[in-house]
Amino acid sequence: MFKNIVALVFAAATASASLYVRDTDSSSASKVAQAMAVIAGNGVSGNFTFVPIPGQAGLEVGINLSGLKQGTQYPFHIHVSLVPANGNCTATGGHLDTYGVKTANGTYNCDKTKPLATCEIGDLAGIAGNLVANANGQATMTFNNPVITFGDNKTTVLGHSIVVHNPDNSRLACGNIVGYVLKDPSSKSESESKSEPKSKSESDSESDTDTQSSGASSVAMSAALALVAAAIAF
Ligand SMILES: [Cu+2]
Repeated sequence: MFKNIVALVFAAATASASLYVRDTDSSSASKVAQAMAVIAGNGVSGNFTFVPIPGQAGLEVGINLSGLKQGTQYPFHIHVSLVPANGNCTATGGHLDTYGVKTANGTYNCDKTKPLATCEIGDLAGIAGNLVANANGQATMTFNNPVITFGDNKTTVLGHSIVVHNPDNSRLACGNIVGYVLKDPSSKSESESKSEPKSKSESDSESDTDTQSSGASSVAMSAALALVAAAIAF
């Protein structure tokens, strides 16, 4: 299931005017243009997206989940370790806290106006508030997190996972944060060798690629997310 979703996201991203490929080279983290975590567990599904904020530090976080209970508060964080192939959210370790804020301050009290000093890097809900689902069991949220990045060793979201918790802090659902890079049309053969096989129609669409357009990038990501949602609903 997870593999199918990833394949769909990949197909959607590459079929759109602006092409993204999954970043398979950890040394190219600074080139990552966006990231996504596909979330699964206990009937909950959806995704977290991470995109740069023009002219500002940090990343914009987008959340779209379904399968939740109406009115329940769900905390969510970046956890240190990746989710293993068996999907066990408990294996992801603790919250990402590269500055040791939790232990340094004795009593943990995340103040979103001083995120670096008072919040664990991974405490996304500490800055944004908990997720709350509507009557359909869906929760959506978009917020700017001023401290997370794609490139800095201490603040990067890459190589880590997302865990959504129940109100009692038990682990409900999780997924790995995967970086995507803009495909460089001038190095077609190289990037194709790193990526998954593509259908003929996707290859054909490359002639009208415009990687300069951020608008097109958003469209590509939206298309990818729509397909993910469709796949999950299906
Ligand atoms: Cu957590």
